[in-house]
Amino acid sequence: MARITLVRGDITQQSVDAVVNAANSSLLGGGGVDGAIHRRGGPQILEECRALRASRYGRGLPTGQAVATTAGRLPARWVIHTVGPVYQASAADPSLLASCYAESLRVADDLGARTVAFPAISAGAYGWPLDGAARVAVEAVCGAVTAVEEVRFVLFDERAYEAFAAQLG
Ligand code: AR6
Repeated sequence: MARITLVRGDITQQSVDAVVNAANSSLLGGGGVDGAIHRRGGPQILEECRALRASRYGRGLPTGQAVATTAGRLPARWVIHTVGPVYQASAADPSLLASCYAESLRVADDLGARTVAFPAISAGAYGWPLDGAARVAVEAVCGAVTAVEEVRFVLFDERAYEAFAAQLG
């Protein structure tokens, strides 16, 4: 099982093998983590995303799945793009959110990545309440069978950091 570490900070500044992007199905960019990754990583990432849309993912990357590209100018080797579910209070099914973590780790294993940084997927624009998002994230990573040695949750603000710290007890 991977060792879990928590960092408060900006995911684009992490020196790890792979950084996970909280993307959307288009793979063509957005705000939040996605915007920061494309801004700092440079145009090579978008170029590979466009190529993915022109080949394997003509209809976009489905929610809960993950796919890798170069990390461009980021201090990482790869970006693993995954699409979290949009939160709906009346139908909050955590399985697709858990799948984002499991599938990202599966892609990391395929790449041979040993250190992987995750943001709090779906906990920003996609509206997932932080405590639930943190619980699903930690449970999914703890339950994954993976050769990844370190999973680093990178939390942008104190509230998110505390929510993840509470899950780790
Ligand atoms: N480093 C680490 N965490 C960050 C950073 C950063 N640089 N920037 C924001 N966060 P979000 P989502 C935190 O909205 O909810 C995009 O437009 C943020 O405070 O990035 O999965 C995509 O294109 C929050 O806790 O991702 C999609 O359309 C967490 O990262 C949509 O947003 C996730 O917030 C995806 O929404």
